[in-house]
Amino acid sequence: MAFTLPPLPYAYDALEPHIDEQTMKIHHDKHHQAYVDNLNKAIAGTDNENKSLEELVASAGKISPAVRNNGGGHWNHTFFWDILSSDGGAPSGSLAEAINSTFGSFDEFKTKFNAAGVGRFGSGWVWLISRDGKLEITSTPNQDNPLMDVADVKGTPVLGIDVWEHAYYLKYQNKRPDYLGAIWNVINWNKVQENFDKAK
Ligand code: MN3
Repeated sequence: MAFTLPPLPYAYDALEPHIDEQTMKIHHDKHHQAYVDNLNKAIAGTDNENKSLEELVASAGKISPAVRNNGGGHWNHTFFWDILSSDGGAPSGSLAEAINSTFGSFDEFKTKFNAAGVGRFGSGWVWLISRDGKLEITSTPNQDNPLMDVADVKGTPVLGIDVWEHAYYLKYQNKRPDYLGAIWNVINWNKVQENFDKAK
């Protein structure tokens, strides 16, 4: 069973001006497509062909680097597109309560999250995860994620932001903090709440 690239759930220019149309086109159609294609190549003719993406990710430490990197890339980007939206806004309800009680306030949460994203050396991801029923901020290198057996901090992703340069370089150049500052305008909090509810 070959994996396929899901279409972007909104127009390429939906996140303008915070994330530009060209970045979204290249990121989705070229980068994410390449993870899907290279994952399919890496599993072709092996036992991994019959496994789900979730199974592959969970056993990242026992599979080849090509499957780990491209399987992680496919999982992470599929997750990422879904938690972005032109609507933006702020968390509410039980998620807002959990963020406030864990981090002090929404602003303090954003400050800590962005610091973790800026602090990730090289390429990777910054995450809000649910771990044993509690919220935590963590980051992973390359295309790893907190569902992987190899993750330093394991948990269920609630929110995840791509901090690879390909996610922001056209508009923000080397200024990763500016990209992370702007990303809060385009978070789909309904979807993040859904992820939070499912993780519990
Ligand atoms: Mn990416």
